[in-house]
Amino acid sequence: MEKLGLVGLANSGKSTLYNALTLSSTAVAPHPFSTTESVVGDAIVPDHRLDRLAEVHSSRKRVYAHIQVADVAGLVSGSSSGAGLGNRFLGQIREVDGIVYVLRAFTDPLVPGDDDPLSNLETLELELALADLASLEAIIDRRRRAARVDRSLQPELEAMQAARDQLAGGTPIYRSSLPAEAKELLRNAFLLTDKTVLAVVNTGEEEGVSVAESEVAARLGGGVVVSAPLKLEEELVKLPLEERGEMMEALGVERPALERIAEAAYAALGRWTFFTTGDKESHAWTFKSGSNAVVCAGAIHSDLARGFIRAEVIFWEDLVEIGSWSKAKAVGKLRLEGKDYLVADGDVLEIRFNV
Ligand SMILES: Nc1nc2c(ncn2[C@@H]2O[C@H](COP(=O)(O)OP(=O)(O)O)[C@@H](O)[C@H]2O)c(=O)[nH]1
Ligand SMILES: [Mg+2]
Repeated sequence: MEKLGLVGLANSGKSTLYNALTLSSTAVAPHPFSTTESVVGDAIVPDHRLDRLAEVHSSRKRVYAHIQVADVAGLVSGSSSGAGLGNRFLGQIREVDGIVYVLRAFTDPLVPGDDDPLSNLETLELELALADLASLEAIIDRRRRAARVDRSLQPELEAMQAARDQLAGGTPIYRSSLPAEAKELLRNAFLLTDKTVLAVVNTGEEEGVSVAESEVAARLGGGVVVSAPLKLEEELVKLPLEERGEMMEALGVERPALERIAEAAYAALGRWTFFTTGDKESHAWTFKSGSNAVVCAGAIHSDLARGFIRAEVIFWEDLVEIGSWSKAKAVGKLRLEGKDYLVADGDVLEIRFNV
């Protein structure tokens, strides 16, 4: 399962977002360092495609995809050199697949902290870049000695030196100008700023979509940015499901932040979703983009991959339009696909198998 780490300054709304994502009851405290260890939870990924499929088939159960979220302990300026919780939070970030920068844009005189999202981002990037610089210096030292003996290590050493120069200038690897080959050679260094990043701008209740969004996106080097009033989102998910839709409409929230964040994270991490559906259940399954039908069958159960015969496939929107799986079958709209079929994001599958 994919794991996202929420990274931000104190009081930017990390725990609020974590709660909104996981519906957990983790205490949200208004001062820094209240979260001393990262809290990890499971978040359901809302998916309107799954909802439509479940409605069409009156499925008794809906199984959404999940994503893991870590509420990483707060970062302060100087964390990379040991201030605040110092290196502890760096270890927590090292374990995640993707970093979600939580940037504060809401103003609240009762909640101390920097409320300029761009300056939030600059501080965070600098701390992570400095942390990477320190770990890379140590690796380069060892590699330099090894490369004297083994000349084949020279390209890796050079890539690391180029990366070090970028980091020393405060540039994170994800928006550095390093060529793809150099980035490939950096993999073994497990750098923090070599991870997938996206950003959530916590807009607060009053403002509309903030101009900060495009500036943040530019600064991230084209990364995905989602704006959301996180406290409101948290209050929304606490409502019973029946009331939520009404409330969202009243507040002008079109789609919950989590759906947009998960969508962005999945896209950035190269994860797609396929579905299985019927009256028993409608189920969302995530898979690595570019996987074939056998690999996807194996995500459901290893027997389905082992005894794979063929897949019946239809795109979710086509199925919803036709009205049901049986109708789609009757009118010949289900495609028969073999093992090598590359499954598309949004495909609905039924696997024929024999074991
Ligand atoms: N007014 C307002 N307050 C918020 C918003 N998001 C979070 N807060 C408040 O800011 C404080 C810090 O939030 P928290 O999620 O604990 O921040 P963290 O330190 O990043 O985990 C809490 O009192 C939250 O209720 C928001 O969008 N608007
Ligand atoms: Mg917190």
